Amino acid sequence: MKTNFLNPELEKMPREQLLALQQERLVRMIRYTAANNAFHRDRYRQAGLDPETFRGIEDMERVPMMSKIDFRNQYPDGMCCVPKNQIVEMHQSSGSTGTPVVMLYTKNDIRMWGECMGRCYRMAGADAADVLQITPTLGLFNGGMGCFHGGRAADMFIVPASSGNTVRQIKLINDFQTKVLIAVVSYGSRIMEVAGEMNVKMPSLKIGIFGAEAFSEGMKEKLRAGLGIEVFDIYGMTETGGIGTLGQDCPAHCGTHVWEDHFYVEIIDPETGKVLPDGEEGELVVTSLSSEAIPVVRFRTGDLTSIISRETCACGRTHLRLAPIKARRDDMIIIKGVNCFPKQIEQSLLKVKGVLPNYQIILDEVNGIQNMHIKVEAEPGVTGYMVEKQLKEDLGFSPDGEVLPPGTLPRQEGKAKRIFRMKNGELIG
Ligand code: DLL
Repeated sequence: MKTNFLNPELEKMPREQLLALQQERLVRMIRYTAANNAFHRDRYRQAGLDPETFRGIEDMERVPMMSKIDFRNQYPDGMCCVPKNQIVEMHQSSGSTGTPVVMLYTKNDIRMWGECMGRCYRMAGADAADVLQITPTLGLFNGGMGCFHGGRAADMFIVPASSGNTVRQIKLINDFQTKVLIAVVSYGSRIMEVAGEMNVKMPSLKIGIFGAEAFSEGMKEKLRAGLGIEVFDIYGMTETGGIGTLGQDCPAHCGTHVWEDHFYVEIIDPETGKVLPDGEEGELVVTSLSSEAIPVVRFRTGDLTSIISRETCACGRTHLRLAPIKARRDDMIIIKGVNCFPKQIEQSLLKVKGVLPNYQIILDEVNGIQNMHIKVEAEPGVTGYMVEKQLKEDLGFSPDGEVLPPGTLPRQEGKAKRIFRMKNGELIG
């Protein structure tokens, strides 16, 4: 297994030391946020939490939780803990409900982000001077700039391609001998598709790092086989400071190593808010341990996962591992009394030989009854019946499946829109 380390001392830190570091940083973070920001101060007061008596991990359940709604209510800088002249960068995600979620960064925050991302590259086996092609947008979306800061931290040769112009992306890969390709999952699949249409090989590519969307095993396998690379699953979000802040899997591919010196994670029961034991699936809650501008304290991510292990990994890292993200809580679909998530649908569709990773899930509520219609691209020979049969076998119900020729569905350069909600035939979201 080839894995490299950007900061071996911290990545392989014995767990007792890592825990001691977390304790110290948690205590400091509660006091820091209370001292520097009214939003945090008020919510601690309302919950009866005295920051001066907070002792760390054993007191975490006394700390109130926060969510995306708080980010929206505090738009644009209500959660900031430092004076404006210390802010050096910002990013925002648009979300579906209007008000954006904003993240602000101090110099140290950018350094920390770069280090998290740089660790991810090295963990995937990248060396200094390897060519890194960045395809997430370099702009307001955190994806591109996070990749950039990480590339600098890991001393790589950066090709800042940004999103779009897939033919040019492929030319850049071959002209500059890109070894590490980083992309939103569906864009990785788009590059693979266009290279196939052009009948162009990309032999320099060795490492593909993908994320930002539900990422099924079937999709990982398609990318692995189609691009002839090792595939890594990278995780992060605007609210924790962006891509890579919450880690990635290592070449052992047994879960996402969370950078625990910078983030403390818990899994809660989404209904009761109680912390769940390791191994049980629930909602991920994150607390920043070293962010300065906008640290999160018990932030409910909305993402469903579980803690797989806190044992030292075969790669040598001691930082705990999360299961790949199953879904966002609010993406749960209920059809005929059966619950399912988009990733399960993707996994099921990709089992059908000849089905391509381009699909849409259309949910249409007609007179109070929810129906599901699936449009999927496939090679000739695949029928709607084959798709329906597989879905019935895996999900327990049978949405109607419509098979379309390759290239029919629209392609997106950012996150793919897969779910379309309709009411009595009209698009509502
Ligand atoms: O999507 C950051 C990112 C960019 C991660 C590029 C990886 C690659 P946001 O736009 O704020 O930030 O969206 C964050 O995307 O809460 C998850 O629901 C989802 N997500 C991110 N990574 C993964 C992943 C970026 N590896 C939201 N698997 C998160 C599944 C993911 N879902």
